[in-house]
Formats: sequence, structure tokens, C-alpha cells
Amino acid sequence: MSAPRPPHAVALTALALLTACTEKPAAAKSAPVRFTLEKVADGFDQPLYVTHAGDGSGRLFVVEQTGKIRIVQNGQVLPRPFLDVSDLLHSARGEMGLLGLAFHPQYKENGRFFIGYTQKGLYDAVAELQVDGKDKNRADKASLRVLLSIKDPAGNHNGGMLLFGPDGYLYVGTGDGGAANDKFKNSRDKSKLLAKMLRLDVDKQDAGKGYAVPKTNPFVGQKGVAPEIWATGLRNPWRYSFDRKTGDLWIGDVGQNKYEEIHRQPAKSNGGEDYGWNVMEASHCFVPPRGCAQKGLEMPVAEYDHDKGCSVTGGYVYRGKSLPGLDGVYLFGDYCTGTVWGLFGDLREKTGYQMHLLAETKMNISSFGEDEAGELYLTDHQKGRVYRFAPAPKP
Ligand SMILES: [Ca+2]
Ligand SMILES: [Ca+2]
Repeated sequence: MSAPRPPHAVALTALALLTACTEKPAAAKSAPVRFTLEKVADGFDQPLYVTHAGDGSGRLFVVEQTGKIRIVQNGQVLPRPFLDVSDLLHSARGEMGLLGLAFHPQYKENGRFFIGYTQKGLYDAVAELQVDGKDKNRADKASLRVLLSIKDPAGNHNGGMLLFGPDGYLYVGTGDGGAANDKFKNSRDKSKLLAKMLRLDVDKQDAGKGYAVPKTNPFVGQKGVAPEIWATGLRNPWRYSFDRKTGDLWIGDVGQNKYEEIHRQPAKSNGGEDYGWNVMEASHCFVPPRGCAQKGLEMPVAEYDHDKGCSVTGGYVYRGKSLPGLDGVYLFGDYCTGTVWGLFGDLREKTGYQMHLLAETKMNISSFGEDEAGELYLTDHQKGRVYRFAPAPKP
């Protein structure tokens, strides 16, 4: 997420019909993909994530940057928030605030969930909480326990996304600290937890830590390397997701001056990838601007330049039922322009995807999200709304 856009962003048209324009459709996806963005709920205060608890309740949980988690049940926003941690935030301005939420894979049985936020004193924090024992629509705030707290040198690039992988481990994306150009030199430094994807076991605890390091993490045992690291060379992996069918990890990494990028990590990866920052910005040399050392760096699978946006919001490979034309398509968007793109083709191949424009929403797309059934949503940060990708009405 980058600087918020001015509040005059154009509203979606009344019909809200966004017919996908697949200019050169891939052979397997030759039919035009028609969908609409259906408003699910509004009145949120800077929403930046929407997810579900995986407990069969059908509830949606909407994260507000200013510190509350709200529940949408049967189309209604419950009056009382699930949680309010606004008093724990360093700030909710710019890129700081309550930034992430992940429910434990066994949430239904154990009531455990995790939040990512900018903690007082400017730390990037991960905390665990429990649901209230008597009220499933309330968290027990007194249960809050900080697992991880990383001192952050600047107010931007704070990561914040939390996500459980198919392996049951928690993936924690961290920004490079902030300012610009990786000024704080975190991206190339494997002794630092910033500018990384971390992988934690939250079902165990190592001595002196709020979590355990999985023994299969790629740098375990290497001198001078933080064993929490799963992958390196990220600038601000603001939103990422696992394909619920293949287990591939898709990372939207926010760029600096010129390029926004998407990385795909195959499900069979053992970790240790270097996603390039700050040697490269997307597939272009950054330090130095020409002739940079590219050996061993992973290239993005998709990118766009700043003529088309300013800050990528990573999305999801669509695996829902309501839009068969989008099955297996990776959707993502831009925070500033509200553009939504899709990657079509065989996404398990290394290259050869076709990137197509799907919609020009004019929204400030702060996140995409899924419900339990795999239906896809997005959050409009400035207007405070949550939308669902739904079939378009018959013409
Ligand atoms: Ca920062
Ligand atoms: Ca990269």
C-alpha cells in the first residue's frame, strides 16, 4: 500500500458491471469473462483485508486499518467489533495500523487467531489471541500475547500480512523497513528479519521465543542467518495468498519508482528464494541501474509499470464456484488506479501467462480476500466498502 489517493476517486457506476476485456484471450479461456462487483457491506473505517475463520459459520471478518476487526454475518455488519486494538497501534496513518489477520487452521477447535500490526514504539508485531469462551463474535483481548516484535526504522513498508500455508506454518511478510531504496539495507542481509518472508511454527515454542522455527526452514543452522527466514529480497509483500488447489504461493511485492510485481513460488519449493529487491525492481536492474548481478534471483511472473498504477495489491487464484470463467485465473490489482488484472494460462508453467485487464474499478483496492467457499472479495480502502466478485446480470 502506498500513499492514499485523494478522496475524489470516481465512484463505481450504478450498474457496477465490469465486463472483462480479454484482448487476446488464451486458447483455454477464449470466452469473455463477465462479472460484477457486488457490494457486500459498507461503513468500514479504512478496510484493508477480508477473510473467514474456516469454522463453517459463513462469517466474513473485515480488518480496519484503524484497529478494529468487524464481522459480517448474513449480510449485516455486527454492531460490536470482534476486536479493537486501536489503543495498541503506533499509528494508523500512512501504511501503519492493524494490517493483517489469520485464523489458526484448527480455529474451530482451538479458537486461536493472529494479528499483524504496527505496535507502539514502531515495531512490526505479530500477536496471538483467543476467541471469547462464551461469545463467538467477540475476541478475548486480555488473551493477547505478542509472538514477534521487530523494530522498524520508518513508517512505511511494514508488511503486516499473516497467512497459514498448506503446511500449517504461519507465513509472515515483512517490509524492508521503509524510506526508499532499501536505505536501511535489510533486503540483502539474512541476519535481519525485515524484507523477508518468515515461516513460523505457532504450535510450538523454542526457548525464549513466542514460536518455534520449523526445522525444515531453508537457513536453519547457517551462521549469521535468522532461521525464521523462508525467502528473501522482498520490498513490501503487502498481500500474498496460497492457491487452495495447488498450494502455490503468490506474492504481490510493492515496487518503488517504476514497476509493480508478482512472484509465484511453486508448492514444491523448499524455500530460500531470493526475490530480487533491491538488486532489481521487478525484472529491471535497480542497484546498479545497469548490469546488476542477477544470478540466483527469482524473476517476477508478472509486472506492470507506473503508467498503469502505483502499488500492487496481490490477489488470489480464483477457485470459487460462481464464476467458472475465472477458475484457475490469478487476479490482482492496483491500489491507486483500481485496475484488476488476471493471469491466464497454465499457471504452473514458469512463463507464458497472459495478463489481461479485467476491470477498471476506480477503487482504492487495499486487498482481495476469500470466503470459506473460495469466492473472491475486495476491499475499497477509501470508501470503506467490501465487494464480492459475482456473476454479471444477463445482458
Ligand atoms: Ca517500516
Ligand atoms: Ca522481485
